[in-house]
Amino acid sequence: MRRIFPPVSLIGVPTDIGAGHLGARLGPDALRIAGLAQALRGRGIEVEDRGNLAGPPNPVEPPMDGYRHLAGVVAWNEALMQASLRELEAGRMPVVLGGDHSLAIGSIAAVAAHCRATGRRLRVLWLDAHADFNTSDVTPSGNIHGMPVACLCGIGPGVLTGIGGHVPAITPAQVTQVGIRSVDQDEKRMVKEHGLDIYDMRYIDEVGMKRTMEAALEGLDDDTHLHVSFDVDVLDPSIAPGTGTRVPGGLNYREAQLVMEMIADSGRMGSLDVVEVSPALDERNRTAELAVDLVESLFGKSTLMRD
Ligand code: EXY
Ligand code: MN
Ligand code: MN
Ligand code: MN
Repeated sequence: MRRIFPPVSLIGVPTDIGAGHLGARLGPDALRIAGLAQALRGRGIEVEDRGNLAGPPNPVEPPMDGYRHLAGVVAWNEALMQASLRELEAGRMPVVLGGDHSLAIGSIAAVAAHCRATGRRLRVLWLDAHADFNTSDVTPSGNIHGMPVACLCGIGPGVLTGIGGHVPAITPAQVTQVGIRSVDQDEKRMVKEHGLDIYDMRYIDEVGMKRTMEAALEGLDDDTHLHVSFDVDVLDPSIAPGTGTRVPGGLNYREAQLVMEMIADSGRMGSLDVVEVSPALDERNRTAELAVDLVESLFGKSTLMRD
């Protein structure tokens, strides 16, 4: 069954200011070069590319008080929150092209504000090798791309937790994580304390992806807005080498396709981040090309007779 999707707005966020490695700033153009807009248009979706947001350069400084580049991360996220909210209010679907994963703070804060204003329920599906639930007290790196889920749940500095105007933007009960396989020692304690719903790689190995995704998508109804935050490091590095924090043992090609196909079948996706593509670490843009292939599946492309 072919679904009707709302018009899509691509928003580029060319920064790696929240990461420990340089390179995710080039992600938006790598995704464009891999043909993201054309692929979606080919599926009959109206697409506007809003170009790239502007923000401060990465000063490459050491962490201060547990955060690296806090002011810069705030500036990028404030810009993205406004840009994304504008698209949602116009009835368009923001597709955010990262950039490092700290940008999910602004992206999801906008979606949370929009859902509050329109009375919709929000669920966040976080596809990642990492739980991204660190705080300044426990972070091993100070890199804020390891903290966005905690910040969105109200745990973090007020300049980040308050970006959408409501603290917390979301609660841990609204978040489901899939593909996780690298969680720092104190971060493990945090995710347990806050009851995050995590389907890690061991769970996927034991139970299989179909049942994992059935559980992850359970309870979505007609009033639910599903935000998908797709960190490409959820994929196994053998198929997606172009990212800064590679962790072995990730999703293979078919597992990743099934994740996207089942999200598409839910019919509930209302917004999307594609983050952590780092072209300088890649092989001939294959990670961006794979990300585009998977995004097509998110928008309903299926392998056989189903579309
Ligand atoms: N947990 C590690 C840290 O906080 O430094 C690594 C975080 C990597 C975050 C990547 C984007 O998902
Ligand atoms: Mn709306
Ligand atoms: Mn991440
Ligand atoms: Mn990650």
